[in-house]
Amino acid sequence: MASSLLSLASATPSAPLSFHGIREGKSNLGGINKEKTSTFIKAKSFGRICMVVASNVSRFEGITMAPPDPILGVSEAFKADNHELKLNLGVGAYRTEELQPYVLNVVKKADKLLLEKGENREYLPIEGLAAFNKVTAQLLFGADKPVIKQQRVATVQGLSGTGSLRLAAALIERYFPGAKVLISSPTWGNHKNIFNDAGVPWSEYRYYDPKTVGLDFEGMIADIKAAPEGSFILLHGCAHNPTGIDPTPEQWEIIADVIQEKNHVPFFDIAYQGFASGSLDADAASVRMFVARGMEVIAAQSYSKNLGLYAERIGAINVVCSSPEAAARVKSQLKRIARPMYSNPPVHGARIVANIVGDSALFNEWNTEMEMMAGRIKNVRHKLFDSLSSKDKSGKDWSFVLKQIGMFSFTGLNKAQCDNMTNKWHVYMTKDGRISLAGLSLAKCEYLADAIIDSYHNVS
Ligand code: KET
Repeated sequence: MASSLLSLASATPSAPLSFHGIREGKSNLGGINKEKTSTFIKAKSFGRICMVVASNVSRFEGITMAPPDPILGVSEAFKADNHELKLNLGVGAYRTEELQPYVLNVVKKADKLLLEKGENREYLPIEGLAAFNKVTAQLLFGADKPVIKQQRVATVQGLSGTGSLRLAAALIERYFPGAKVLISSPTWGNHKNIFNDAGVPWSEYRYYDPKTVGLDFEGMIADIKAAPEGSFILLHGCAHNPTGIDPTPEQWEIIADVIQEKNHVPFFDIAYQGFASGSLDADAASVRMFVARGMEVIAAQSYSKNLGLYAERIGAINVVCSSPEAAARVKSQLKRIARPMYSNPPVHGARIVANIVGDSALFNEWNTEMEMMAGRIKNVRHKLFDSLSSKDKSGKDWSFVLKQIGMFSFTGLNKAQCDNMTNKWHVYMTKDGRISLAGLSLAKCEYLADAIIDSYHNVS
């Protein structure tokens, strides 16, 4: 336990205890020098009274070491490895064929324009940059859609996808106390942390079927049906992380039917718009279908992947309401939640997005670059499948690699097999068996196939 001591030590202005003496434990202050750890004491003189406050440094001794983050911790481990063949397939971050980080040309152009304009660095309003909020909602829901024209969306700029999800979680905690969020099993590792930290109860619905290496659609529907009425159903808008398995358009319709029947609220996490298919519109189809049904929807967006703005922390939370008045009220409450959390969001990424989407030449260029990035990942997917199929003589069906979409492939490797991938082959990946194909080059596919085949067949 930390100790503190207030001593009215002297009636004279000059402090009787030298700071040095106290640190050495030479003072006679009620046994604090008996503490095992050294004791740090601050002496302050307030006129004639000398006040001595002692605080024990062991105050933080009881704090245990947190485990490394299951995703971002992989990059730290990768950096510490000096092996020449090492490969980082942990975090979902796009790399070039040379495995270098990629800044989109269109982002460089927007950056240059912003520099030329020399805009100020004043605080943004709590809800973020108005021009950004306008275009981000249009990109997601469709600029010509009634929901936009009727101003039924409350949009607030967030600290990328994560921060936007966190705002929505806080809104749920505050306005729907006790309501549950249902998340897919498995899901992106941070979802559980976000709801835990916001104090929102959650449970899982079935999603991945290891037997078929596909969607457990019946299980998913049964679990959504069984959830208490009015639950929030967290859905990945496209390119499900970590499985890379999305429902078909017909399955999405059935999911929407069940959610509607049960008065649940669909809560989309859409962090890969444009990255799954290369088309912003196609990847937003699931969200738009729910909105077209007249449903109230929550949707958290991220520009980390599709614009490569990872470190700019730019995204948004959108709440589709049934009236513009409700949207205005929801927005006011989101601002109220944001203000004590981080006050207002950063401006740079918001300006980049607003400038790119607001300029048709830049917007077209972005789409071309996004297609290129999505295309590179698809090429790598095919090469990996070909390498696995030609090298592995066991007859195992590796076609799931081709069926999955987005940045990731869910290999089905268990934890021991993942450990083998890292310890023996220097392939860094998350322990759930996910590999980021965005971090893989065509040149490394054969090596990766060797590592996967060895881990799959020789480690149980
Ligand atoms: N949702 C999903 C599904 C997601 O995969 C990520 C990031 C995010 C939200 C948040 O991204 P942000 O940068 O806050 O906009 N996923 C990758 C990075 C991470 O874990 O933070 C990943 O899965 O590797």
